[in-house]
Amino acid sequence: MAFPWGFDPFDELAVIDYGDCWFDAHNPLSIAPSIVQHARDIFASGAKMLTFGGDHFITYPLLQAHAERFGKPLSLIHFDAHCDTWPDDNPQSLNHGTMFYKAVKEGLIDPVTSVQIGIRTWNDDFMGINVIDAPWVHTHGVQATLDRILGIVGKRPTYLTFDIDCLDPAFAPGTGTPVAGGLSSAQALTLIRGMGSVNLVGMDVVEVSPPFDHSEITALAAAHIAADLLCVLRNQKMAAK
Ligand SMILES: [Mn+2]
Repeated sequence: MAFPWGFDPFDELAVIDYGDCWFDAHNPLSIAPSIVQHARDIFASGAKMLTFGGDHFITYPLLQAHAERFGKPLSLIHFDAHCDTWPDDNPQSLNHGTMFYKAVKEGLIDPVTSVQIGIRTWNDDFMGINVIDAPWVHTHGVQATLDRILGIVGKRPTYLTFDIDCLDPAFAPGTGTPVAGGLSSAQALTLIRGMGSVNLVGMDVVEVSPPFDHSEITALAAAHIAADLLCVLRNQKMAAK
């Protein structure tokens, strides 16, 4: 039984590990199209995706595939220390700091009904996306944060992306660009467990870097976040019956 849910999500959800997305590392420009096609193949089965990174760049082709499947623009719930909306007008760049600049510009996501949580790096331009920065979460608490998130996305089709560096390095040291002052795993799990009313069309957990990890602290936090997302989906499935 999963805590605090009191059920096993796998009793109701048919879940499989679909394995890795193969791509040709010697042909970098083929990577994004490979991810889009991989997602299309999974959607053809009728399944939803919970994807694990790897580099946060993967959210960009995943958003392309989800927008194709569920319609655009999608709303975005984005947990991160970084906004990843730094300008980048090079269509060939593979960059984990510019995906949401491109996603807004290309109409994949609607900034007005999207929200970033845990931000604590400076950017002059958030592309119109709502920002609940880490100090705001710490000052106002998780319930007020959750209320804002749910109010911003409403019932719209929503993609959720969780960059593990949203968590403080104390809770997630194994990542490429850690920033002090982040959320605790307790805060993050409370927020994830409160996502029941969100129309979740797709999810990912990214930027876990095992070579940088210690005692699997980061992997443990990411696994809990992913498991709780499955519990949210299980409850949504039961409510829809
Ligand atoms: Mn980040």
